Amino acid sequence: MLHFQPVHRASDLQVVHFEALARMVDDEGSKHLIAPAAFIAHAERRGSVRQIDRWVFEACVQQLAAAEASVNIAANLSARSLEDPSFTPFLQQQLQGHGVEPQRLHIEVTETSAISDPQEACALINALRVLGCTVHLDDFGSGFSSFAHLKLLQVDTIKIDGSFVRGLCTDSSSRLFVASMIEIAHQLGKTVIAEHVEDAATMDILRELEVDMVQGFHLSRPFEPLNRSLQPVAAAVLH
Ligand code: G
Ligand code: MN
Repeated sequence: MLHFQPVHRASDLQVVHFEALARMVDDEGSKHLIAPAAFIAHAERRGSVRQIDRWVFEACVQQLAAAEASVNIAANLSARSLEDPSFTPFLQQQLQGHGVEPQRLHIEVTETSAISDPQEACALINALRVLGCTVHLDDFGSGFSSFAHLKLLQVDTIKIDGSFVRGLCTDSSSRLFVASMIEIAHQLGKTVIAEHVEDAATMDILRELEVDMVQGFHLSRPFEPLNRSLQPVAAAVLH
């Protein structure tokens, strides 16, 4: 199933879009949900992760079709689909079939998955942008030579890895890294999201460093959509 977590504009905390987060339901009767970290690597080994990706993206397009036109959703694409040239035509067909503007769908690609085959990743990222989708570079800073990847991959947005954001208040090197990431991304004309914002003090530092968007437990937790339009739920989460 999908949960959705709001991503807010840093200046006024307005919801800009929602990130779709996959959860696996344990049908052995327990109410326990299994997080992607616990099943995606396994699905990759079993060769079923492309099917999961397609299910996630189809569900997101359906949510977009049912929601107001101002609602945008970001969904995560795994490394295996980044190597799949038929993913873009699949997505185009889904968007057209449901009458959804491609601009409302954002695609998150992690830095480490994009770098296992950079040429293929570049080709898919470019094809998705030609289609009209926005592409985010997720977990930015977690790989080696992140800035080199930023030069290579034509993404619209970087998402600073939560490990740097969680250390912002206590660790001066995290602050230095985050400041540099924001500065360079802005110089390159890219938007910056900070994930895993867990308290007000971190939020203050991020505002000072002029981050564009924020996501994390301090602002809103992932939620299960209660109705087919995400908009009223977002308002409820914010207040
Ligand atoms: O790094 P990535 O964006 O893939 O992490 C997504 C996961 O992190 C989601 O499963 C979500 O539940 C969780 N998450 C969302 N907000 C926060 C937060 O503020 N802190 C932490 N530790 N985890 C978060
Ligand atoms: Mn993500």
